[in-house]
Amino acid sequence: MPIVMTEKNKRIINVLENKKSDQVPFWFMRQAGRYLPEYRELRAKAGGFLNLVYNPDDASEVTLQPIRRFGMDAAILFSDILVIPHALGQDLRFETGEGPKLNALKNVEDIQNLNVLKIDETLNPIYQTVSQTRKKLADEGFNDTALIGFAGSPWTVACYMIEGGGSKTFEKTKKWAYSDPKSFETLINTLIDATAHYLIKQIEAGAEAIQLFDSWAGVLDHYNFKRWVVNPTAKIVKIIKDKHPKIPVIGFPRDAGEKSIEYVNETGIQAIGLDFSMEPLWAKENLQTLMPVQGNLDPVALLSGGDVLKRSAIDILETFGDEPFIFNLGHGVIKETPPEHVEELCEIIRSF
Ligand code: 1CP
Repeated sequence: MPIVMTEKNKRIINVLENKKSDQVPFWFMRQAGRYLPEYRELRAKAGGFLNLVYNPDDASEVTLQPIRRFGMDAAILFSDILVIPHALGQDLRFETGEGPKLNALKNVEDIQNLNVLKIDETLNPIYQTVSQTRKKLADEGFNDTALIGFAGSPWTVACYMIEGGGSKTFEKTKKWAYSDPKSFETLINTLIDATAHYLIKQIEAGAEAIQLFDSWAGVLDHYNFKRWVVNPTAKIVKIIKDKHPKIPVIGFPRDAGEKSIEYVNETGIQAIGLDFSMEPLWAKENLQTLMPVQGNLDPVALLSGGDVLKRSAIDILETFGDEPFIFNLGHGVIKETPPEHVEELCEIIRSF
């Protein structure tokens, strides 16, 4: 069957199946976005970030922009982790120059008002983006490029829902989780249901792998990491796998440090994304022996370019390159990054 032939060519999928690759495959978190002039142009025309996200023509276009320029081995759906709170009924705004703003959840009643049953009314355009992107990738000859779908993990999404936006420490959320875990758990359970449903719909629309972003996994102590990061992630992975056993899931528990070992062993994921604070040799010995790893160039090395970029990238390639490995950044591309530096990095990886 032609589809099987195509899958074989997708290096990232091979690596996620724990196979070695002739070349190290790569993609970059936030590879679509504000560092690209073609993105800024489309965003201005669309009149805002959410307009882009909920317009399948525009969102599939943005998803493809970095692929056309740089030819990464994977495209990642252009969307945001905060569409889940939005679809559950929470007010969400993105103001230019500021981060996201939500009307913060304050009590149990606010949690009970979230409605899982209606999320597809908001999320349907995103499923269309996934299927349109698959079609455009094929039409434009990117037959070896995999399409990654994604969502935020319940803990990280809950952080934004309770703080009402970004934060450095997420103390309000932690205080709620630590002092009233029963009611906090009702929010996490709602997010588990919504997220698993959302990801299954992305898979059914054509996503070939999934990444779960747990950007704020690192703010929790050990007990709460297990309860609010590991356990909910395991539940989501199980619900996905029951329906789609072959779809690989990449977990990204940012700043989890040595707790990553427990995360790898207990969540059922197929690969782990490493943030840039993770020491490569430690990760090679303690994590890459268990499953494929992805990462972990400091985005500031990419922003800087030149020798720093070269040295840092080669160091990572030499450490991880002999075993199943996907090159990525340790966090998202910074918006001031010159696109030429991204081109340079692609060359470094390809010629390794
Ligand atoms: O144009 C703009 O002004 C919006 C900037 C922007 C973009 C391009 C936001 C707002 N989100 C996105 C896209 C996005 N977000 C993607 C698209 C695919 C790609 O990687 O190319 C993805 C995967 C995300 C995921 C996301 N959103 C995360 C997890 C990863 C991470 O960065 O840690 C988080 C925490 C968010 C929330 C969010 N959305 C946008 C911003 C600026 C933020 C961070 C807010 C904060 O905490 O300060």
